[in-house]
Amino acid sequence: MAQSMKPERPPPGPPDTLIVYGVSSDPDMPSLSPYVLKLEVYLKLAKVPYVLSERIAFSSKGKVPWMSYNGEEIADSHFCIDFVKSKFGADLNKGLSAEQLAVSHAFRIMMDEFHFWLNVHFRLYDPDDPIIVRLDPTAPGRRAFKERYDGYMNAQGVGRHSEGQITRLFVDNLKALDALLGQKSFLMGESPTEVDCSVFGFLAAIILYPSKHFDEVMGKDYVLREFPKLYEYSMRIKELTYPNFKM
Ligand SMILES: N[C@@H](CCC(=O)N[C@@H](CS)C(=O)NCC(=O)O)C(=O)O
Repeated sequence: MAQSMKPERPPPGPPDTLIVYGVSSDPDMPSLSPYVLKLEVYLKLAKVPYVLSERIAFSSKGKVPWMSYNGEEIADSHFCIDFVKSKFGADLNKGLSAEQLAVSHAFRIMMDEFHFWLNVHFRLYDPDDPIIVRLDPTAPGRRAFKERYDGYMNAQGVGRHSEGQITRLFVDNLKALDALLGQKSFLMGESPTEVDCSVFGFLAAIILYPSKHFDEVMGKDYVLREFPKLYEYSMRIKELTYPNFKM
């Protein structure tokens, strides 16, 4: 994650092999990055084989995830998913109505483009949080990363809210997800679709890897206590995609 870890461009992989670049190389461990997790969950649910690179490398856009396939580089989780849909016909949204597609689109954007920033508040509050230390063991790297994200959060606007306001917005998003889920197994029905991949990326961040600060503010096992249906839903996706991961 830290700039100090930015290596040179990795060499192209073997032919016809989809290589995913993320923030770790353990295929049995859900990624600490919500966007990498979103992409890997999509690939796993759509049964598209891929190799998780052992190299930490950022895309031409300076971010993870990204993928390479036969020398082509595809950056950003959304465009990666577009690529696997068109290249391998792996479309988890097949069969959804126009209205379901519109709702999925809105909820995906809510998570990817808004909830992310609320999540960053809790994730990077303490740059020495054990989860952040796992991502970057060097203290100066972690400080620089937090400073950069503080700047992004200020520009985005979430960084100008009080913690109480951020918490309120965070909980409102979870309430909306809970209401959309209702009694269904997945957000759009009885099978997982694309929006579930984004949502799981962010719920995993607070169920599997809550920061110390998140637990202090919200209390331990927050999702399990306050949103049991969202918790069970997350466990359903975890079992389908990371059955070997022990919490
Ligand atoms: N829109 C991008 C967002 C990716 C993103 O923000 N990734 C973060 C990790 S969670 C990152 O690479 N940050 C590095 C940085 O900003 O320096 C996507 O969907 O892939």
